[in-house]
Amino acid sequence: MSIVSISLDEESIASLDMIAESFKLKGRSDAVRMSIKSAVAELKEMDDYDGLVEGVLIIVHEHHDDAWISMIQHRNEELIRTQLHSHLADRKCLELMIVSGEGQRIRDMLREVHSANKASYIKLVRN
Ligand code: NI
Repeated sequence: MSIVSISLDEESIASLDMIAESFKLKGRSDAVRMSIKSAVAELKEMDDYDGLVEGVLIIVHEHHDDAWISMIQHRNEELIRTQLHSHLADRKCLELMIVSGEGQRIRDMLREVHSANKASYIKLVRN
């Protein structure tokens, strides 16, 4: 096993400790390993998008005054049948989108959402 050095902000460290505690892991290294496995599983799921993909895309973020999600939605308007923006507690925003389109296009849009690194929750519930 290799030892690597990474930079994390306070919120990420708190999240890592929460993951370790909630899943009764031995420490932060196990929490990082588990998080990587989870991300890899998500990537594999995205690789399975083939043909027509339909579903509900759920995104939670804290960037109400930032047009990032709106720009992604406009760039991908042909994939979004309908959308809803709603406000949650703690100034969080919930985006719900009914999406329908070719798997690769849906995957590209999801990658765009992930790479913006502004959402605290991203989930596509498929048909
Ligand atoms: Ni909002």
